[in-house]
Amino acid sequence: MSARNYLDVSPDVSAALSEGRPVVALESTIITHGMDYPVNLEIARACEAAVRGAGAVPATIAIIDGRLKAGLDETQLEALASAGQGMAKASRRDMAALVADGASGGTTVATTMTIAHLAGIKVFATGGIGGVHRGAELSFDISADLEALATIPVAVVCAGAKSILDIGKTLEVLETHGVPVIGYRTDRFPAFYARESGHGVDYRYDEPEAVAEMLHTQWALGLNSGVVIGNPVPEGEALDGEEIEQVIAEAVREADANGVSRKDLTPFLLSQVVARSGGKSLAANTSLVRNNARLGGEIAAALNAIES
Ligand code: PSU
Ligand code: MN
Repeated sequence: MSARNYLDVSPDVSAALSEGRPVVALESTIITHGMDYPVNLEIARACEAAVRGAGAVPATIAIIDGRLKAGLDETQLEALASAGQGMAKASRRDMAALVADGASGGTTVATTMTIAHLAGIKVFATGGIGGVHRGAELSFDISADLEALATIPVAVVCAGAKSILDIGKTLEVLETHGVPVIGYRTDRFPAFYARESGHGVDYRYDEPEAVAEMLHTQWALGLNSGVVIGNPVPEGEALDGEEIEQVIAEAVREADANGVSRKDLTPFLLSQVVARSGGKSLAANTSLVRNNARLGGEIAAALNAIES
């Protein structure tokens, strides 16, 4: 039996894929574990609208009642958002158990890439990717997102990575696995709330068409890895780098003190950052995910124009 037998593609996503129109995948751990209800639902809808605004069809990805879903209806989106952290966080190691048990989960970047690829979707937009955690030399905490980026040919548009991670080590692991890191209209790798992380990117492109040409070439060469496209938070919405750095350092100490580890660590750090930054981070978060969804739509449209 093929993996596609476990997959449901929504009617609008299915029509777009068969008619050769652009589609952008969106993840759902950001909905279940990244933000609280009902803001998470508003942002999920806003991301879908931003993809549509760029002339592409959004495919929000999740696992629902044991089925892999590419494209959710309004009822499914509402159910995910309102369940929040009561829903499983579905990383790749959770996929088989959730499917076998008929259970549901919000999909991480790694799982979303897996399901997007199965559905034939090449471009995916999110907020930030997971990576190598601070102190990973002792904890070995390296996100499964990096392994997925190493092995799945899907482009991930993101605002870089939050500095809850060790961004330098994250970039080293991506390099080891041959994952190109592109800056969109920037030479610097962005750090989610801040427009730059202190690290450079491998290549810079200033137009969606140029990114699409690079992606097309990557995969035409048989280099079957993902590609990271770093799109900095819009200028007016960026937070002060030092201020957010302090907040993150406190959150990391709090996690250490409470012995939080494994799959609980990232959601714990994310909620600590929101709590400690007095919600200031929410406006930046909203703005950057929509910005990524729109760029994802533009890149998907440009890639379609090359490949059709
Ligand atoms: N980083 C963020 N926001 C997020 C996540 C990461 O800034 O919402 C989520 C994504 O779904 C990502 C996951 O794939 O956390 C990584 O979790 P872990 O570090 O446990 O692999
Ligand atoms: Mn981890």
